Amino acid sequence: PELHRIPHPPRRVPLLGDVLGADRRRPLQDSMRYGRELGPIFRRRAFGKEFVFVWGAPLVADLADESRFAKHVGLGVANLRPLAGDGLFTAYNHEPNWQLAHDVLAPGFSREAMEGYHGMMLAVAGRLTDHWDRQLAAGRTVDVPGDMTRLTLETIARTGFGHDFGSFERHRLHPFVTAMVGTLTYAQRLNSVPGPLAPLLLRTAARRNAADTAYLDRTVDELVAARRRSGGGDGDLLDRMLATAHPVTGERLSAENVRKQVITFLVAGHETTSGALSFALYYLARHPEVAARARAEVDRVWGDTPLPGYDRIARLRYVRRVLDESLRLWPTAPAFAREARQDTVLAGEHPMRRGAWALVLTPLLHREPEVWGEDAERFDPDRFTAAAVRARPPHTFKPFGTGARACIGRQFALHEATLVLGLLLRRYELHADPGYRLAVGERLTLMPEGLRLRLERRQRPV
Ligand code: MNH
Repeated sequence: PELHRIPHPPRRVPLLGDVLGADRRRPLQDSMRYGRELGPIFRRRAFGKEFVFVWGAPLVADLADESRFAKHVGLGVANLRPLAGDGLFTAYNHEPNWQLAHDVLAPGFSREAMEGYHGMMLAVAGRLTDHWDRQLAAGRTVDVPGDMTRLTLETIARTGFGHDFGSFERHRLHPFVTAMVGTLTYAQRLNSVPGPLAPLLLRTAARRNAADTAYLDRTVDELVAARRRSGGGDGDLLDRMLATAHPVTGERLSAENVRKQVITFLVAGHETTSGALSFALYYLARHPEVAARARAEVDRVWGDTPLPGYDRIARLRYVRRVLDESLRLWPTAPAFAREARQDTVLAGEHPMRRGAWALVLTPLLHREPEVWGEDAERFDPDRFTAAAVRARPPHTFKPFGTGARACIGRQFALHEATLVLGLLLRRYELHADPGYRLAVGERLTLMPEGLRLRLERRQRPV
């Protein structure tokens, strides 16, 4: 955008720009602080470059216009290219593998496909409740982010790839998770140093990152090799990647691209859902009246059915609102970038050259007082009643991004998370440690750090 009209922080240090004083471990929350001070569009300087941030609702709605704007692969997403290459999430719009993989994999997220995953999702959730029952019996509290990560990693690995990481049989997180968190954290850190100096300033971290990347590649290569040896699964995502030809062109994904897609789906398919579930459990524990309402709904809709069928999940309307409201306050993939397809004027005010881009700060968009009211910081699932949703302008709730490059796994994540919250609410009362203060950790994605809950088995559980 034409920059001179866009507010920026007062202190302008040459070269370092606005980086001094920034919280490097929490860059998103740092930008949120700037945004609250500087308004709906602002810029920050770093290392001689200017970055534009946007969160005002009319500006974001304009950026969502697919005829003039598209996804921009920049900052954190671009830093993941060495790991995820031209996989679906990190592909440039012009790369042919995006459309090819999108068309080949989209049927893996259809309603029929989701119905097929449902039984496996239930089975993995059963592993979680077995684990939580054991913790409860031993008088221990539960590690929410750790266990939600175990759950969502197993779910995507089994439904998508027929693979079992054995997450619940390990005391520590699987090395796949440790390596993944390492690469996400490194990709985030790369934004806080001048590109050319990264090899020097982050030497140790870079070496660590190379080892993490090699480990992830190796894990994926072994998984793919095992599938090739076994000669095919049950038509899951991996089968689609390996064997399905494009319906029109007949083209297939190359072996190198399959590797990138498997890494992409194993990471994107669990990390953000794990955070979303963790924040939802945080809010449920902090709002007993909300938990009671949600629990009453589960009892009403599921009755005593030990294993609710596929159709029973979407009927948990209030539980789903709890999830939406958690994703409003802490959208676990908290930003997405949009670039101008041609010279244009953003919201009739800010001229942008073709290729110029801006970063949308979703957590601030989701707290915009003009849209959500003066009490926007308050947790209230009733903001997502059908009537309330209809009354809001479009493009004001964007936890899954926007347009052609929006999240392909949205229904998968919502089905899995609603199912799990339903099972947990039905089985346990959740108690937060009164001394716990929400600390939001960042590794490109968001996670409530250090959250533990004390469980109590309900009197009339199934
Ligand atoms: Mn998901 C893209 C958020 C769950 C696979 N996802 C995106 C984007 C957001 C997002 C935001 C767009 C990013 C951008 O514009 O740069 N995703 C989420 C959230 C959850 C989530 C908040 C859970 C909650 N995502 C999932 C799951 C899967 C998945 C589950 C897979 C099973 N997401 C993807 C892929 C893309 C994506 C793949 C890239 C799609 C594309 O560009 O075509």
